[in-house]
Amino acid sequence: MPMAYDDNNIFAKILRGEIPNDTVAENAHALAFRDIAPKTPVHVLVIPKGKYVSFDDFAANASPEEITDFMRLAAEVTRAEGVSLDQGQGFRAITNAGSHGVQEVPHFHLHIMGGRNMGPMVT
Ligand code: IU
Repeated sequence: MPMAYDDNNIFAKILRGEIPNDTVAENAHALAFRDIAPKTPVHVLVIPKGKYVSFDDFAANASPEEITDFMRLAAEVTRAEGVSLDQGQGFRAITNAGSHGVQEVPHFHLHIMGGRNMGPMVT
């Protein structure tokens, strides 16, 4: 069962063009844009264009085409930002889900973060 999706979340408004964004890359099923409050020199969010609340919702319910486009766009971002392993020094890709994950925006997004050593994983 798909999870209940809130059409008023901020990323839904970005996808509808109601709020501007700093786009890094885009394809048929996914959009990548700069985080409005970057925590690292590279901080880009990759989101599906479909209505998915979180990683588990997307992974369970998105079509193969949506999943492929999402993953390929994430890879494109690492190259565009110069952090991919074939050209840079790497990155961290994380997603927060639900209350324990401290997810703020209820539209699935992957944080691509890098440009400096990220340090150990924190709890
Ligand atoms: P989280 O994984 O849901 O906790 O992260 C939400 C991110 O969305 C966070 O890093 C915010 O800075 C970012 N963000 C944004 O890029 N643009 C916005 O208008 C809002 C949040 I609100």
